[in-house]
Amino acid sequence: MVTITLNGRAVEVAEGSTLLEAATVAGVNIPTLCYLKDLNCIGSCRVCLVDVEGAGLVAACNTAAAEGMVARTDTPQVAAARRANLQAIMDDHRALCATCVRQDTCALRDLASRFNLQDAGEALPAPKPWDADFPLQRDSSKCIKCMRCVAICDKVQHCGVWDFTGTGPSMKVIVRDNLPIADAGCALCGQCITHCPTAALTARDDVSRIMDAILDPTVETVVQVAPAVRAAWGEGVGLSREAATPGRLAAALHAVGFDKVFDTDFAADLTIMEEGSEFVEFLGSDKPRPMFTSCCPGWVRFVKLHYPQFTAQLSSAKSPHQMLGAVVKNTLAAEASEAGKRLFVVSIMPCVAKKYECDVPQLATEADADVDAVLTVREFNRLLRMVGVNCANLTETPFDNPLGLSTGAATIFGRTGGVMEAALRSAAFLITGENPDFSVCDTTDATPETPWISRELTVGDATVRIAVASGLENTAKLLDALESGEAAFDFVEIMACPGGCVGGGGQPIAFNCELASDRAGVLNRLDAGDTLRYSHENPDIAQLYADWIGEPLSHTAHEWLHTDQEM
Ligand code: HC1
Ligand code: SF4
Repeated sequence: MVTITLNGRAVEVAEGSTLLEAATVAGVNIPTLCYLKDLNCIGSCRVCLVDVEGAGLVAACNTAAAEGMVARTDTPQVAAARRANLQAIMDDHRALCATCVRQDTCALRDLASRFNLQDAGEALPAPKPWDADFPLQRDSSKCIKCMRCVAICDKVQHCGVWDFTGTGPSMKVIVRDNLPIADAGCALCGQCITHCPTAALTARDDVSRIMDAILDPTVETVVQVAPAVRAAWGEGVGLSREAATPGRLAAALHAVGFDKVFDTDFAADLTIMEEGSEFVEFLGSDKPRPMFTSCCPGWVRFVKLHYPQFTAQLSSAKSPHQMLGAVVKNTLAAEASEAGKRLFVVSIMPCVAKKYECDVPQLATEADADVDAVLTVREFNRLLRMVGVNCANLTETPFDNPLGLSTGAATIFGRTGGVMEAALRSAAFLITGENPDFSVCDTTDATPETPWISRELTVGDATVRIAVASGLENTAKLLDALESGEAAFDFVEIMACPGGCVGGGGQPIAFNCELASDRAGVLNRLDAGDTLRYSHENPDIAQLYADWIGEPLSHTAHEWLHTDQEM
């Protein structure tokens, strides 16, 4: 341990701690823009300056706390130096705050206000051209060169999309090798967006398309919400976790004008029936191990771009929201058409890659594209604010039927390990005819911190080796271990975003705060409190099979619910 004096008080911290970490221990706030714990401690924004006796002004994020050091964060000189550095950043930032999608969550705007800055670089030149159709958007004129995107994409997500050229004031962040973004190996996880302090990186905005559909009298709008949305949507509209219930979410979706409000959770139960049955068949086959889950489009894009040798081992099941879209388009179109309308399916997702997934041509049936448009939770929050929905005053309503009832197994899809746990609950039933104990399948120890978790389970006469990973750097480590033979599994769940969809790149942004585990807690509580906790016990799923699909893996199931992942 070392002891320093910070603002006149003795603070004891572990050896190797930075001054920023020492300040956190002492409860002293030091502003930061570029800092990301353990990932980006480069002192480039110079907003975290502190005054160290004998050394002068130093960046707190990359200066070690040494025994006997005396430092101050609270002098007018420190404030003036931080302010001057912020002004230099602001002068080079095209500050179009009035129309900026990050106006409420911009770390630069927040500090500009705190440090009483009154001039900004509105008159700077427009940004470099960008592919307007790509789900990840970049405005180079708002980039403050903090390098957070470079660190996250490289060290956490293994994609290395971002790079930089030049030094000092002429330094610029660029797409690696100046490639067009569509060719740069981006998995579309959106993690660079949620870790960007400004609006230099955003998701493509599709709100106007959705408003047009809602206002068109010849269109019947059908909306669905992903499992992880119910854990986070309230953050963007000022609702506590207790107030932001699934019932209030369904009411909010009706309030913005959607005609039918369904739940992706219903289709997560359907996915378990299909993928669970596929896995039981797979266990009895001599196909190469493991089978991988396929519901996360960031992971599917990543494996196709970076580890194509594993593509054939993806489950053929479409992701739940695509399945729900296919069921809607194939079962409700005739009724809509009799009323002179066509169906338009919108998915509200915690994810940026779903915007790409819904446009993949093979994710469609003869009826139509499964899903017409995807909104992130941030866009949904903007839609709620635009329509003026008073979310706190909404009366809770159930999702519409018949595609609105779901089980706790479906709800935990939204956190790392949840798809595996839900699949095991039902695969065990399919093999033994009995429901397993929940503790047998428990995966709540899967976290973004561990590269992967694994188990060996006995199901009937079979031994099943499973693994779960989230975050693409963790995923790369697992794939490398599988390739070298260092690890061997039968069934593997991968989620591209750290912590799973609860930490998704389309979730509300909270600067310097990782909320995935808090949100996972919400999903775990909803699962524990649900009267239905096994996908195969969802009565509306049984009815859907009886009325339309026959049985899992039937011809219709293949037509509607599966795809050829190698296309
Ligand atoms: Fe996910 Fe999924 S869980 S991919 O993480 O399989 O986005 O929530 O909707 O489709 O159900 C995301 C979440 C989501 C699908 C489901
Ligand atoms: Fe990298 Fe993900 Fe951002 Fe793409 S979306 S550039 S993979 S962090």
